[in-house]
Amino acid sequence: MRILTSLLKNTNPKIEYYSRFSPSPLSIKQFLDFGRDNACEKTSYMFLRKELPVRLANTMREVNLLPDNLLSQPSVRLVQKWYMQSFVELLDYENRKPEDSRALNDFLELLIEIRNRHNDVVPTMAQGVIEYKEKFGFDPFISSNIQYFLDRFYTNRISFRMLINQHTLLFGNDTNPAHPKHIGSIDPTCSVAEVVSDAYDTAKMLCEKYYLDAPALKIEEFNMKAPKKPIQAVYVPSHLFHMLFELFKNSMRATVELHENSKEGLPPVKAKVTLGKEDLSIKISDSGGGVPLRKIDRLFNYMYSTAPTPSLEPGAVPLAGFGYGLPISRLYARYFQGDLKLYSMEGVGTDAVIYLKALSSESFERLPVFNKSAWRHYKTSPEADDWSNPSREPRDATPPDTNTKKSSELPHPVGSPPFLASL
Ligand code: P4A
Repeated sequence: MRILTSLLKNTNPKIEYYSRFSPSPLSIKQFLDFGRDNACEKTSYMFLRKELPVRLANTMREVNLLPDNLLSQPSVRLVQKWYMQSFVELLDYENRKPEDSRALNDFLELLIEIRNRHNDVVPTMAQGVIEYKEKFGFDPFISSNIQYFLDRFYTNRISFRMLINQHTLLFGNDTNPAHPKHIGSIDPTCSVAEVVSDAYDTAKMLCEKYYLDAPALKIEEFNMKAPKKPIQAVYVPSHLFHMLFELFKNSMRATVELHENSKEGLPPVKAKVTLGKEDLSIKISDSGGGVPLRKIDRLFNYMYSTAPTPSLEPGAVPLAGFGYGLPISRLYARYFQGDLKLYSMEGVGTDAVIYLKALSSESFERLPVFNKSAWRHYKTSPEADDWSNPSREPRDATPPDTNTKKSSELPHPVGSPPFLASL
């Protein structure tokens, strides 16, 4: 216990040491190649006993940069404690040789323990944001800090669990009986339309439970490379399912709420899966009436969409409502160099597009790195708004005093901007 409390004081030299390393991103192809030809548990152990502490330490340094008012919320403290405990436990393996088969087995069990310990990190951090909002209200500066932080923190968590899952699925004794062809959590021939249809079915069950009806699904494929072949991806099906399930819930909710009382019935939700040279894209389109552009960003905002009163009664699973679905789905897409975008036309409906890399050799993990540039994000105050606003109040038109600024902060040398000099 002494060690834990002393470690919480941000002075731990081990965290300092490991956070100086940048995480090493792996591509889906590397995960696959490693897992395929007689994967070596010792190699994986040697990699992870360094890489996992590096990824933990990078994110723990960043937690410490959060505003004190947020950092001091009990839920945030609890999450910090989990990270510290996992970090300390992993350090036990710094000096245990891979030739010691006991070390390999203990390590594998520890990874499972850590994964379980971190199961509730997302709702617990959400609780921390709720606690903050109840005490201090909504603040746009804090909100943008939280947005920046949670995007990076949850990406780190996704990557951390990806590494743990690969190791435990490849070397644990349960050899994934349901999916013998999967390499850990990766399906080398993932039929995208099948995952689309599974995610639709699951959302449909929820939707029918709440609204007693659900829109139909129409799937279409366009395979640019091989026009007649079904589109396959080398991907983590659970990640794809997570994103699609979220998008279907949103589309169904918008569709049912707009057309509930119409005689024509519910317009179908359409899915289009396409494969090009670079991108594998999946579009989910609905006629649910859409969202005005002004409100689209809010759908991805953690602080905005965190309910002030947690309506999480046991067993209650709301159909699109617990606000973290979209931002975290977008993190899954971005994690392997893809993206998730919403194109909405108010009055008509919404197109949501998931972009994935077509090539597994290009799907490298996109990982946050704790460095000076990240540090600056938390420690510099936001730029004053330099766009007009519609109010007609008199404004402070004092020009900035350029002499007191560091030259690096100036947008360009005083005098003619370079693009005017040539005119
Ligand atoms: N119209 N369109 C969408 C929503 C509305 C929509 C909506 C009212 C808003 C919030 C929400 C769920 C649906 C859609 C597809 C999407 C996202 C939003 O992928 O039709 O829950 C937070």
